[in-house]
Amino acid sequence: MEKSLVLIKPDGIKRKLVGEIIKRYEYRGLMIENIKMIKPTTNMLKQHYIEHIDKPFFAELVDYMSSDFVVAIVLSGEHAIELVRKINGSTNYMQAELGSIRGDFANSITRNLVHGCDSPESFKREYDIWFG
Ligand code: RTP
Ligand code: MG
Repeated sequence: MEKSLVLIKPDGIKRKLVGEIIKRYEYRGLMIENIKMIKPTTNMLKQHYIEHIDKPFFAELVDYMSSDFVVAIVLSGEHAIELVRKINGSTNYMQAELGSIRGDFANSITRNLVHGCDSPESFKREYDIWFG
């Protein structure tokens, strides 16, 4: 059994898509292990997005993510990490497959509704940031 860390970003909450998004993970068999709402600090986001710290979109991303509450979720299940990323869809909403969360609802690269961790190592790192 694997665990994945998901964030529903501020646009997901504002657009009242929290239920719709969580439903999609549950319908694919993933189990909610932990869930909370949190308004992230800039520091938390700098740690969370450390791999992107030198990218041109970093400042905009941190500004946006610190602007309001997010929902942080731990999901568990077989292949949870890969499955969550499939359900989320490609980062760029124009390339995201129809039927994925981003493919069905996103209309911006920055405001793309959800985050999913990309490896067991990033799960551990991100778990400490959001639930530690
Ligand atoms: P995520 O981490 O959000 O689950 O998605 P990902 O792995 O597919 O995306 P990643 O490359 O890790 O990027 C993290 C987040 O940064 C924003 N982004 N903006 N303006 C841009 O070109 C750009 N590229 C990425 C997105 O919010 C993305 O989810
Ligand atoms: Mg990523």
